[in-house]
Amino acid sequence: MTEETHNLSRRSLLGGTAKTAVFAGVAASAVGGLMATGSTKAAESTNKVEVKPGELDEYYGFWSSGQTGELRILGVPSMRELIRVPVFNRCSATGWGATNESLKVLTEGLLPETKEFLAKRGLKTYQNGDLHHPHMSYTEGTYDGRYLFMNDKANTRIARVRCDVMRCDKILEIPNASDIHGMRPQKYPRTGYIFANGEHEAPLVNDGTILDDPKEYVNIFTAVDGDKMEVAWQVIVSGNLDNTNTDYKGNYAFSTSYNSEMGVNLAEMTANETDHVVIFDIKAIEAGVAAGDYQELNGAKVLDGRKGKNSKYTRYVPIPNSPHGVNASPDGKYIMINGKLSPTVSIIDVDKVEPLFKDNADPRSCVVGEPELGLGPLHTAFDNRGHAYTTLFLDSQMVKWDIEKAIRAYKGEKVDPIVQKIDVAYQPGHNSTSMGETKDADGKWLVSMNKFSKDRYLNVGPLKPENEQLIDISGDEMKLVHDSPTFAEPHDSILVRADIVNPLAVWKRDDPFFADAVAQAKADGVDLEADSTVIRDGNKVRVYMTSVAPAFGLESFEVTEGDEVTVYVTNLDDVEDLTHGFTISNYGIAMEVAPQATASVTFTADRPGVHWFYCQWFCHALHMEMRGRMLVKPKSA
Ligand code: K7E
Ligand code: CUA
Repeated sequence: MTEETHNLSRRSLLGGTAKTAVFAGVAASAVGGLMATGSTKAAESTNKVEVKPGELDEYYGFWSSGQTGELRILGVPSMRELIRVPVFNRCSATGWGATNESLKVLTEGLLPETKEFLAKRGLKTYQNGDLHHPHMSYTEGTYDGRYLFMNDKANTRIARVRCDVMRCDKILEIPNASDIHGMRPQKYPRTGYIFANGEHEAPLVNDGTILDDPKEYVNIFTAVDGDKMEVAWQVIVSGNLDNTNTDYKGNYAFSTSYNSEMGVNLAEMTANETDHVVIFDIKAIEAGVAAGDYQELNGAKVLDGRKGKNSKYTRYVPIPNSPHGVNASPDGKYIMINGKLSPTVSIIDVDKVEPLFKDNADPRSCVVGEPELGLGPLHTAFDNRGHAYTTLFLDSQMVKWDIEKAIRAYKGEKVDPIVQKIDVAYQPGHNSTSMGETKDADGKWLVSMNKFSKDRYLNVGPLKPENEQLIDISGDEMKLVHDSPTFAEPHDSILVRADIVNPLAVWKRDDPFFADAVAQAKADGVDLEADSTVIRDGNKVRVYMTSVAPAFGLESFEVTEGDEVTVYVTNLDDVEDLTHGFTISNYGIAMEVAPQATASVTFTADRPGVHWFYCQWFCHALHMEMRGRMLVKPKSA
């Protein structure tokens, strides 16, 4: 296909219909399939696709789960789901949200007014979350295997997962902002900051004083200190914020705004042909904080980066209608802004950003390319050979394109940057390539995370799984090699080389995760690794027991109706994979205790009678016998 016909067909498709197509949702169908690469001899794939039984994967895939609220770990290229790490959700298996250890993580970072609000509803923490963006910590532009960070759009939080034990250790509710969506760690020199976009507009002090007065609404960009998990600073912006990303030098962050209009309904939000990307000058903001150029609000230092104020901290680059994803090329040169309602991706040259701040250069002067790729570009991923891969939501396609050619075409040269398009099934959102969000992008695998599976699997009723497709990109042509269904609703993922991630096989006894339990035992004169005993402290009862397959350290314990009971279980097995559980029947209590861990749960013994506690993790031939009785004596008796 020549460049002219290609552009023509795109234009005629777009001629005023882009918006119609978007509003018609997924009715817009895929156009075109595989496009000729032009070359006669294509380099063949070098990837080994099949992972045989017993073989290990080359990559860890860290997957979001959207409204399920957990983090998922997959093996790539097998696409086998390895485990689920509960984060913002409640988990029946592990007791996340019920154990004291998890409740500490889930509650300590909440704002005081949130705690009060939840307490009125009889809750200690939120029960749901909407986790979109999992990203690993960086050192000098590549993954360092320390932490994973992720956002909660539903309840305005950021969480951190420790990669040594794959457990969430911090959750921070972000003050002042509303509904954290885009989130990325600082890539250089290290993480460092976690940048987080508040997506939805709200009054800066959102206490009911201002209600239906949208001109008083603002949006907030937040930098969290990823080591301390505290807010470092915030910037008020004009327009809303969607996705964000950072450069590879630690200088700038870039956030898209699809609602520069600050509209509150669909017509208002999509009124303008042009929205923008906000560029944040990190060093200028740090200098502003040091100079005291901020207001303090809910404990956060809030700077003003709004548009009309000629802020030192921000620049607003006009971008065609409603941009969405922001992606940094692994060579550190470019930031791709994905057009969504515009069929284009805008290429920002990172080296051309400084003049925007220093010389007040025309904001558009940093845009060095704007290829028309197809309908509904949402996110872009990269290989290590100068190619970008963009998801086309409306076209239901993945488009592979040549970055340098797109830049040359923008300068007027007659070159077509599009290398190949393949159909995906169906309507892709995010995509990700192996190591593609780091300077070590290796150009082997591409995952297309599709929002609809439709006919690809056995019909399971009106609610269907999403569909994720694995594409081999090691050769000259993209090759679709695998489909896999996933439950609601992975947005984003990262593919991390397996040698970077080295979790422990069993817990270390001095792990901070259960340090409170260790301290309480010490205060009670109990040796967690040897003793099984009951300590009475008024109406507080602390039950300590060991667990060694197939027995708990206590065959029974007795409490009185109304007692506040805390049960501490320490798993003394140090055999890899020998996890025990602790469930009390008809008390709604269950928790997991992995090898060498201590877990604890607190409840009121307000149901008299005999209640068996049992191990719910099949651990031994005598697992069924791994149980004991909790005897709850009626108060009057
Ligand atoms: Cu495109 Cu929340 Cu990253 Cu979904 S966002 S697709
Ligand atoms: Cu211990 Cu089953």
